[in-house]
Amino acid sequence: MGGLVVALLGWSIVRYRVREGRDPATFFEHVRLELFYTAVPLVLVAVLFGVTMATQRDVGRVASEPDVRIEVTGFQWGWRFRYLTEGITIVGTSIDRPTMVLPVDATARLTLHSPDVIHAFWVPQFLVKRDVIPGRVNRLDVTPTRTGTFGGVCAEFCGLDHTDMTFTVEVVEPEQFQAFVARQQQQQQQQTGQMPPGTQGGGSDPGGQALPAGADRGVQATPAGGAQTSVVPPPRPQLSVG
Ligand SMILES: [Cu+2]
Repeated sequence: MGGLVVALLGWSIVRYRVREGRDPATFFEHVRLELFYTAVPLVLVAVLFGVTMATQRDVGRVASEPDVRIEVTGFQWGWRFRYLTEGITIVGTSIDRPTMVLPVDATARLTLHSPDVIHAFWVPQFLVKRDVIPGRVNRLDVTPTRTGTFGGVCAEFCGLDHTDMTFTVEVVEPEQFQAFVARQQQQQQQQTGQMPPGTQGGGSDPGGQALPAGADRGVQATPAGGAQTSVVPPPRPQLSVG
């Protein structure tokens, strides 16, 4: 492209150079040409704008009744996944990475919270990245369509251990998801001696509460049924620009 421009430049410099006995062209204005090079970029921008708006609306659309509601908290440096209806919490840090388990073909509503600085929730296979901003709750619906293990990262530089702020997403069959929930409910009841499952963390939880003490001890989720064999290493974290 650069070569073409330089070639055209050279051609017009040589072709229209000053020569003896020839007056320069005296016309000014070329209405049709000006209309043309005004209209073409306008149309291009308008079309791109329309396509972008339509796509963004699709990507950002949230379901009226998601199947799973998870409050995602990104903090320095780790993630907490609170399953609001199921009343279970998975916490992991840069040392003990957490795993989010999702049922396949179900819509999960993720609400994104940060108690400290800006992070970004990114699972490349979800094809969407969303900032996690203190004082603001971003929402994201994901509907995984195939089972598997996927790596996730914090995609916004957030301090010392940013690069280790990774997590895993396990997409499993619905029965495996139920087994995972039951196991976690049992474990977490034993650990904390709390109320029975179902009576804590209702769907109307406002979220944004402080991290529990000892959050860095965490609870590591494991996939149900041990059916997951492929483990995809989380991709290297990347910084988002701007
Ligand atoms: Cu971060």
